[in-house]
Amino acid sequence: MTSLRSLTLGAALALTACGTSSAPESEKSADKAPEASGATPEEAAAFISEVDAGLRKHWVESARAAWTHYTDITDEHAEALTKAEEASMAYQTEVIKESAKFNDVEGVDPDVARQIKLLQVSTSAPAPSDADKRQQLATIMTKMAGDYGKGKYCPSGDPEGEDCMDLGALEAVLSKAAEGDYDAQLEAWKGWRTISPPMRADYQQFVELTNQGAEEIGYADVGELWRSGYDMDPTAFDAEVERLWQQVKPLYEQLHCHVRAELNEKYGDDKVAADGKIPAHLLGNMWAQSWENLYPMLTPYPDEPKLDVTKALQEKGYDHVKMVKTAESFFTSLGLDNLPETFWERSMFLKPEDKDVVCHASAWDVELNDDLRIKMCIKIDHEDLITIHHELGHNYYYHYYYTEPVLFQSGAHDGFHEGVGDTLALSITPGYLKEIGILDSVSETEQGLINKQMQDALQKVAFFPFGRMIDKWRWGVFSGDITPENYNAAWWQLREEYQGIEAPIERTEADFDPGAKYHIPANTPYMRYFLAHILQFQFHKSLCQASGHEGPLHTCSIYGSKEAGAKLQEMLSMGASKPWPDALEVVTGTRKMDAGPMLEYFAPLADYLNEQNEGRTCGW
Ligand code: X8Z
Ligand code: ZN
Repeated sequence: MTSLRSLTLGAALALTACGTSSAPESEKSADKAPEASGATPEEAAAFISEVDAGLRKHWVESARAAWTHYTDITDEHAEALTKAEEASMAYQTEVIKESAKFNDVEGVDPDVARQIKLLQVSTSAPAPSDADKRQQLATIMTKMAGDYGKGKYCPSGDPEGEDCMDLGALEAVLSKAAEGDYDAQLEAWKGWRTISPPMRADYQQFVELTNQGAEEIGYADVGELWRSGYDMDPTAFDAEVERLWQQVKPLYEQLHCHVRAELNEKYGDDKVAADGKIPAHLLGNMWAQSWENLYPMLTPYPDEPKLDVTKALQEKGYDHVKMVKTAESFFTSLGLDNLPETFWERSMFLKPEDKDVVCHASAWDVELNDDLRIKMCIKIDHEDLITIHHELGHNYYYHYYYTEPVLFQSGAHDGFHEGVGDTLALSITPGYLKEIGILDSVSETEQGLINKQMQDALQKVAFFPFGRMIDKWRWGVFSGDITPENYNAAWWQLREEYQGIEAPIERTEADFDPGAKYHIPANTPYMRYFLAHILQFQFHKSLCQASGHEGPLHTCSIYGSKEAGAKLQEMLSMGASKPWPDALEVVTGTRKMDAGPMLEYFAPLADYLNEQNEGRTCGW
């Protein structure tokens, strides 16, 4: 989760994180103010100060209930969470509506004016003011998130059967993709998608109810509300995302082309066509959003020393605490503070044996007072080492802005929040891993670097079209362009168009494959991750410059650089208090998002891919 606000539950906001939502200079939002409301700047300031206190109270109560429920899913906890959410949503809808009367008041203090704008985009699930409908909405949202968390595939059909597998067990099957067991992967892929058809009706109702809520606060639909959180007109934001996607698309197509050719060779024409879409279950990940697990079969130069961080972590006896301590040490090496003692006491690092929990990783500040926590089911592997850095990035943002007004306690925009930990993780170079004793030997050769680039690209470059399509789907659903009769077909159309992958078996409208991805039932907006994947390379490049790095970007690690840390800290402390271009400028000196640094980082791999793809027909 992220800020609750965007995270899961509707109204609550800023306390958990898989992201936060943010700030608009947008002209949109609740600007249905009556002409000349007669309100004064003093009234605006008094209003926002009351709202600050009101939101804190509601968000903390929601976050406490959410933490309790998602670390122990029970009917009783669900009920408590639904109640807290209902109250929070009621309050939020009311104050958002009320805030409209200050939209056109002249002479309002700029910080107050900004908080009013932020308030108007502060929910990702706006509730209708009708009490029954609001209750229905809160109930559905808790239910969908809990259903996902409890989801299991039971081949025998008996939900209590010995054979039941949770997401972790099914992902473990897919993570062995490089071994090439087509049928085992298909079974795991299909199996997880049995959890989501029951969510379909709930999701449809969720869309209707939140759209009503969005209209009440002045938006055409929920998608427009989400797109209004970026300090620009929502239509301009749409164009901005498309511009960035066009920048990264050619590199993705090269990667796709090479991966498809290798899979074609491994599985044969009848399973993976040489010129078609790739079956979605063969990419080593439940959603085909990251392909890193294929690295063992795609290693460009297999004779170089192995880049097997998972094996090294396991052989060196890393446990969950040591993994988290390692990530914390990266942040402190930059001169940032230690995590508070309470972090270690209150976090959930492991999946409990005897309880249902939401394992999807998240970072929290439950009490909004530096009460930092993460909630994860940590595995000892490379993927989770990176995810821990990701989560601590959220925590460090919380840490450096928790003294701000609550509406400023967000990322500059939500992509910033998602990009902080990832930025540090880009500095987990082979050299760094050797320095801290995880790897014993690393290759410093050109060939070794290409190996590392391939591993990175399978994570990062493969992600872009996925990050692009998820909310393309949701925006279509919220606007009505995608209707319930078309939910699944439209999903696969976008998967095919953007990712060049396809369902391995027939899908119909009896399926609800979007529901098998956490962020749909949890209602976490997803464009943030696409943006974060762009921004993290911009941050990385600028922090590398600050650290005095010389040489190509892909060889840089900012580990230990106090200069880089100081810049980062300055940006974190700003929270959402200023429009995001200001925050971007603090670190990078530019005010525009740009995929240039990402392309610069991957330049050596792009050459390698172009060579490999010579004579192949790319595209799908
Ligand atoms: O959801 C997350 C984080 C929590 S905010 C673990 N991520 C996205 C995902 O898993 O789909 C990080 C990368 C993309
Ligand atoms: Zn996150």
